[in-house]
Amino acid sequence: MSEVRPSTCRICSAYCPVLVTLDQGKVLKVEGNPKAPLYDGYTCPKGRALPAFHNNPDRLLHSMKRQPDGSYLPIATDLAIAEIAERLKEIVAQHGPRSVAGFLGNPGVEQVATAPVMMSLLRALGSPMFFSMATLDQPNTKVADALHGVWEGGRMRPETLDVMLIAGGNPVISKQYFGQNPGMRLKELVRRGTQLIVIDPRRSETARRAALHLQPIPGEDAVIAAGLVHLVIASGGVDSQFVEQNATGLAELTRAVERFTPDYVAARAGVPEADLRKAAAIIARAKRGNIGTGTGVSMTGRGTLTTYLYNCLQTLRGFWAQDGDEMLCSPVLLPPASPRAQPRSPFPATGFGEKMRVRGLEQSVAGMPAAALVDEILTPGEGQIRALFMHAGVMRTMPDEARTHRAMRSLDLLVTHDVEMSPTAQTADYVIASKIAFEIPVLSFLVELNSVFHQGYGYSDPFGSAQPALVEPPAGSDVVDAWRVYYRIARELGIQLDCGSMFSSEPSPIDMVNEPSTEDIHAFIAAGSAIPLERLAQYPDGHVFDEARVHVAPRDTACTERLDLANADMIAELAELAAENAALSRGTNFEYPLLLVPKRMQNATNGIYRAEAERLKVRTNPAFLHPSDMAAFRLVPGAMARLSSRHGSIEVVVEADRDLRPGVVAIAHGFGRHPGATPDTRSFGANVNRLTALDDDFDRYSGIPRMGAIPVSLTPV
Ligand SMILES: Nc1nc2c(c(=O)[nH]1)N[C@H]1C(S)=C(S)[C@@H](COP(=O)(O)OP(=O)(O)OC[C@H]3O[C@@H](n4cnc5c(=O)[nH]c(N)nc54)[C@H](O)[C@@H]3O)O[C@H]1N2
Ligand SMILES: Nc1nc2c(c(=O)[nH]1)N[C@H]1C(S)=C(S)[C@@H](COP(=O)(O)OP(=O)(O)OC[C@H]3O[C@@H](n4cnc5c(=O)[nH]c(N)nc54)[C@H](O)[C@@H]3O)O[C@H]1N2
Ligand code: SF4
Ligand SMILES: [Mo]
Repeated sequence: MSEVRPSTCRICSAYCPVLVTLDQGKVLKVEGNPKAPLYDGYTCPKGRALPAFHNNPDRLLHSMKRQPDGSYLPIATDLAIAEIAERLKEIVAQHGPRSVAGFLGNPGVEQVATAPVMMSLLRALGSPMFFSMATLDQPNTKVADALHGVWEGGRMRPETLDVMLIAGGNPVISKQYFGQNPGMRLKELVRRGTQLIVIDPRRSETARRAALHLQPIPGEDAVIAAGLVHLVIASGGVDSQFVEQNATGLAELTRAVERFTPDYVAARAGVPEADLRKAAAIIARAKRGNIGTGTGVSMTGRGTLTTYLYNCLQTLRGFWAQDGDEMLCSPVLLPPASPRAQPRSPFPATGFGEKMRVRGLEQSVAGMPAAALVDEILTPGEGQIRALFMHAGVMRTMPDEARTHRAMRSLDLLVTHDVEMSPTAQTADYVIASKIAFEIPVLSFLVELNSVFHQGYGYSDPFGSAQPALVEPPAGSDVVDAWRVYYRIARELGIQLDCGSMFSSEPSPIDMVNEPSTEDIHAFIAAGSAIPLERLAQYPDGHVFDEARVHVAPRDTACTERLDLANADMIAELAELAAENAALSRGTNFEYPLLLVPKRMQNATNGIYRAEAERLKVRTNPAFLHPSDMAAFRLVPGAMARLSSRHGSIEVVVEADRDLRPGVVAIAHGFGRHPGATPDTRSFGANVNRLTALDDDFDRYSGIPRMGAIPVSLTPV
């Protein structure tokens, strides 16, 4: 007898509600849940392929231990954990707590209980070395907020906007900015009369819906942003009353952008001057607006400056939520909020936390710099990392594959947690076999948490869901939730963990005798939430809690805080930008004539397991080129070519894309085999991170290196 139960797809942070057809504990079918609010039944093909994820013939059903000859043999998970705890004790005794690090990547989206328990183990050991992918993603947004200051009332809600500008993001595919049914949400936005402006070297799925699409040379976003600020100021577009009351530095900013005249910007960024003027005019006329940046901006250099300038542009126009507006993301599982229509002055972006021993990097508001992890492992000396707990797929996703591999293999102890013997698992000493998808209970917390780090996340309305696990792991398997690894290690070592909600300073000790359930950890996470967790459990399909809607209150008459339009570092960087030789900084030449840019594909999420790869056409990650470039390089669709940067080279399958700006190569990351295996591009794709380097043009705050606008060459194979 089959049954249909509601759950949630967690392959990406869109968290689409689904209906799962089960037959005797087997997942037969996954489809959108039409009864769940906000999503209108939306799912993407990856979510609907979840049955194949569950039935993956290569699924890791037992933990693995690396043997001296480099092969792997199954090991009982609890024995592995006991051995790991023993090794860890020796390492801490010999090298001190800083020699132990944790790294949390996107698998934390599926397993929200991992982060607090991993962090509490590190805390209990006395190690500050907790890293996450956030600093290799869009750390620029958090840093720019610190430099500019933030508006306590937050941003304006999409359905109220006259203009929305998206630079370097493609929500239709990525769901960033529109997490719930992005295609439909964008259609509604445009129908309601919002002017959508998209800045992207590709006429992306999102750009196709835009009132105006600027298709620039990659890597020139800061120049364009400075040009728009200049035009809005010069055309009298400044909301003087708002700026006078809420900001400082207008005169300095005005001077600093003077050199970014429309003709200069148009020529340098390769966009028509008329379009630049049109964009500025739309923004200057709009009463309500919002500007967002994506990975096209964060990966292509000067991400912090670009986002800072867009924050300034918002302030110049007064594009921040007003007294009486409904808050953009009213908390459900986050603690209650009481936003006011007032500014909060800038706060330190760095200077308060752990210092790295490499590249002068340190902890920032965006977190510990993940780009420093590899060199913290490889650099000898006091504090060197010797043991690492890895909950990510770094062999495909960390810049500089070869160096990353060297670091992973040089550790005294590398523990990963995985669902298959991924390229990253193949570098580890112990691979802990993991539960997947519907074996794990759901808590919608992560979607809300992401909104704290990036404005493109969160629910458009106060939605929440807490759903049970639906199926048991396969009979005879020995798999665990990621958090249990950290919990059991602590128990082996006799350490008391203090989990706690990340929003409260109250200590919340975990029961170290009777092992908690994942739901118990979820309860820790949701402690102090705006809506009690028990209420969520009453709604199997998820629910919009209208009583949770919060409205922005008037400003406090005593408020004297100010947003900063002229952060000294940013003004200095603007001068540098204006003075530099654009061709030289771009780095293209006769040898490397093309610019490589990142893009995401609908049917692949980073390096995560690809169910039904053949049917969903994600066996490989093609390098897309404009047809005119295909002809110039004597390539035909489907042909193999060698793509080389100054840092390395890969073989790729080329495909034509007439929506791309000529001179640009667009390719998704997260593909390729383990570096020791024979490359097989047609079956496994190629690792873009053979073309990147950890120290290439890195951001001084977060350490994120250049992963886009990379000069490359292409030769037929
Ligand atoms: N060149 C380049 N590099 C990039 C980017 C880019 O645009 N260009 N983007 C960066 C960004 S924004 C991000 S967020 C990162 C993403 O990089 P990661 O954080 O590494 O995320 P994934 O690739 O999704 O990680 C999936 C990996 O974790 C393993 N895994 C481990 N535990 C589990 C588990 O419990 N469940 C599941 N399902 N899998 C598990 C999977 O087998 C797979 O190998 O990549 C970054 N790297
Ligand atoms: N289907 C799918 N969805 C995902 C993911 C996935 O792998 N697959 N990954 C998830 C993750 S980890 C993240 S961080 C988000 C990211 O979400 P987004 O940032 O929206 O990611 P993309 O869809 O790659 O959109 C980036 C856009 O930037 C453009 N671009 C490239 N270079 C430049 C440039 O120099 N300037 C400008 N202005 N644009 C440029 C690209 O052409 C592309 O259209 O997506 C998430 N959602
Ligand atoms: S992978 Fe697809 S179905 Fe799953 S959450 Fe993301 S967008 Fe939704
Ligand atoms: Mo990301």
